[in-house]
Amino acid sequence: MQRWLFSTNHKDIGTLYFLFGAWAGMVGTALSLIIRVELGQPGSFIGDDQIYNVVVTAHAFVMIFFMVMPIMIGGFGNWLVPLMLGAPDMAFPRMNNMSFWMLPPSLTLLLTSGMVESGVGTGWTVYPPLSAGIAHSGPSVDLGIFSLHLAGVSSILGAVNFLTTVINMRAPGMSMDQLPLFVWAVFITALLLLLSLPVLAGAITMLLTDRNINTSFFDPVGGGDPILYQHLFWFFGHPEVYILILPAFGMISHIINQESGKKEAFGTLGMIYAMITIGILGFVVWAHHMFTVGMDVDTRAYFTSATMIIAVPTGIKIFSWLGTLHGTQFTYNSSLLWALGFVFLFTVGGLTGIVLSNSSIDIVLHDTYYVVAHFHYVLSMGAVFGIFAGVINWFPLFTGLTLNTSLLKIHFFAMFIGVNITFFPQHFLGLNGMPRRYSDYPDGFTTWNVISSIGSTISMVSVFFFIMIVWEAFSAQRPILFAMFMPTMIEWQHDLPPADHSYMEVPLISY
Ligand code: HAS
Ligand code: CU
Repeated sequence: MQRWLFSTNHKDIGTLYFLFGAWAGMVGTALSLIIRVELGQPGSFIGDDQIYNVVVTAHAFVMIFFMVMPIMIGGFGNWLVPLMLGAPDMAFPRMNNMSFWMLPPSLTLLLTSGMVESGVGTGWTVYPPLSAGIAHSGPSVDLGIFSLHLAGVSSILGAVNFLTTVINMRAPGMSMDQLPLFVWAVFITALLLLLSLPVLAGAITMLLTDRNINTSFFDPVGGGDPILYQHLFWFFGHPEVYILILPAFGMISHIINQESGKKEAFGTLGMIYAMITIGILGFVVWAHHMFTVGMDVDTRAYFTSATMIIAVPTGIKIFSWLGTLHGTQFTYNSSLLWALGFVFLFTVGGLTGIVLSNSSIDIVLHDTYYVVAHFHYVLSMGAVFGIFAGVINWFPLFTGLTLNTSLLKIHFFAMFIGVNITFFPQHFLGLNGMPRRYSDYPDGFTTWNVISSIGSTISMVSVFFFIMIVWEAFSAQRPILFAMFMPTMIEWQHDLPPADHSYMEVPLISY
């Protein structure tokens, strides 16, 4: 046990990240259900708006920093990148273990911040003056800042490790344009982490000193400016959203390529350039999160146009995935179902992003549920669908066992219905003006909120169902090779006619 916890092996560390991410995912899901219970009917359930805001804030932090990032970069990145490079391990194996072990204390600090004084009720953006001493006195926000510091150090060290591994440890003769798309995705993600996280660290450290040692970076009384915080935060925050989705892009590319049966994905080089372009453009569009601060018209025009241009490389990716599948005879196994679900729903979320990038429209929609619907389509149905696709596709590689394919399909459809019922109505709520981060609403918003809460219950049941599917796989212990022949052997032993075994098909993994 101790050897495993302090292992320097990339697969062991990947597994640690998976277990941590799964646990955090359950915490984050529980928090989201508290939100949906509060909003399941008009009036107050919790009875305290600060606590409601603390739950919303913790939900976002837990999902972003302790679920999606650890699973995608820590879990899949550690497991797959060295294998796909033909490398024996990551470049800095002991630092790799240290990156992981900064996360449990970081999560502990975050959860502790909710248990002392009145908690962090600022939203994940932690804008001053709400996050300053005037509205959040006491240690909660300071603990939240320390939590982010620690998670940030963990990610920066991880990023250095991935960059070094990809640059120095490729198999002999493997040039950069021969790198598998998932490796490219993680490589670009690591670059974005390395360039954006120090800016967040600077912003929250300035906030920390504003709060504790009387600096006034963000306080007009001392000549500071709260808008400066927003610029610094979003200079990190927008690249961060591509950090959350790029590894999923990589996994979806592999799965779609594998299921198409084609030797190479359509437009592989174009996919690489598209991801690089998304990474670069991601750094020059940040102020689309701040159109309402009172920007001049030229600045608004620039940030609107720059943001819209990201639809081009993203469209290249969407159409290349479709091009890869075009003309092939695929079977709808669960890996492909999740990948197709990803392509469709991520596109829906991307298109509402383009709507929001119009500054004049965003003046109306900013801080409404329309934004909440947008980012849950790209996250709960983009990033999370990518994670499910990856877990299901590579489960045999990670464990040597097979999942029950029929149950997986039931799970996919239950989850697909659940998340769409939860988040599609939020577009309507937003267009009707319902603001985000409020614990209550006028009666006119009741119907869509009730439907949304019902959807979240369906998703919760689906997640329980998936946990049961994983438990079933471990308890049944169907070894991967044996499983393929088992039905045939049983028929042979019992003299039965051969049946359709396609449901037992195991994806072929090739590197
Ligand atoms: Fe976003 C807010 C715009 C992608 C996540 N986004 C958020 C927030 C999060 C988030 C978490 O401009 C809230 C943050 C907060 O707490 O306040 N987003 C975009 C745009 C894209 C985009 C243009 N977002 C993402 C991804 C995320 C993510 C990926 C995480 C995984 N987002 C915004 C804006 C806001 C925003 C505003 C601020 C709103 C506010 O007021 O606060 C693009 O990257 C999406 C590109 C993808 C597509 C789909 C596929 C492309 C095809 C090509 C053809 C399409 C064309 C477009 C040519 C576009 C198929 C035609 C247009 C039509 C409408 C038909
Ligand atoms: Cu953005």
